[in-house]
Amino acid sequence: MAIREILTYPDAFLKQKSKPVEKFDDELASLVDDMQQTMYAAPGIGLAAIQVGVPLRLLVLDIDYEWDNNDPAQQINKNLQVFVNPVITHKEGSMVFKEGCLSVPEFYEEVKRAQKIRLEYQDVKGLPHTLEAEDLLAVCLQHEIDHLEGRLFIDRLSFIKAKQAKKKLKKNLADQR
Ligand code: QAP
Ligand code: CO
Repeated sequence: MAIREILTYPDAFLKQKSKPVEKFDDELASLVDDMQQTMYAAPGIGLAAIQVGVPLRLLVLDIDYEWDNNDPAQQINKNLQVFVNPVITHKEGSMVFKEGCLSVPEFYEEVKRAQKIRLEYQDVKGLPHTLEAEDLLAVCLQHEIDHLEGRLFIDRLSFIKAKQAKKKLKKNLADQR
């Protein structure tokens, strides 16, 4: 079990398209284990494999855990969901949500996405499932599935907002040095 390094914008690796998972073996199980540990430690609510440098169609999320106020690194009532090779088969409605991303630190902006989706995916053992998701779960899945296509949420902003975002992010980076 290990916490992996999260790649951040403008790392070009994040722009590549991830490949389908074909082997449901121990290596996959241990990648999933590292990903969930990395996500909870961040802390975040969703993480795609490409964000830890592995270009596979795989993501983990947990949208409703609680924090232990005495220890922010400790989560209670965890409800981890693992999605392998997810495909959105239906989208409905629309909603706006202020999103963030572990690969785009300290930047949050409103993004419009479908409010309800239907999804086909496999679990970590390779068994097929379908899921209907709405609101935050639907938003989070669409955000993470975008990562599998090499797309970040800042790529979905209006031209002017995307420009402001990239300027701010580059300034944050420069300030770190
Ligand atoms: C994706 O994002 C998401 O900037 C998951 O400094 C987010 O977990 C989907 C995070 C919102 C839908 C709505 C971001 C942590 C976590 C930061 C995350 C930061 C620390 C982002
Ligand atoms: Co993200």
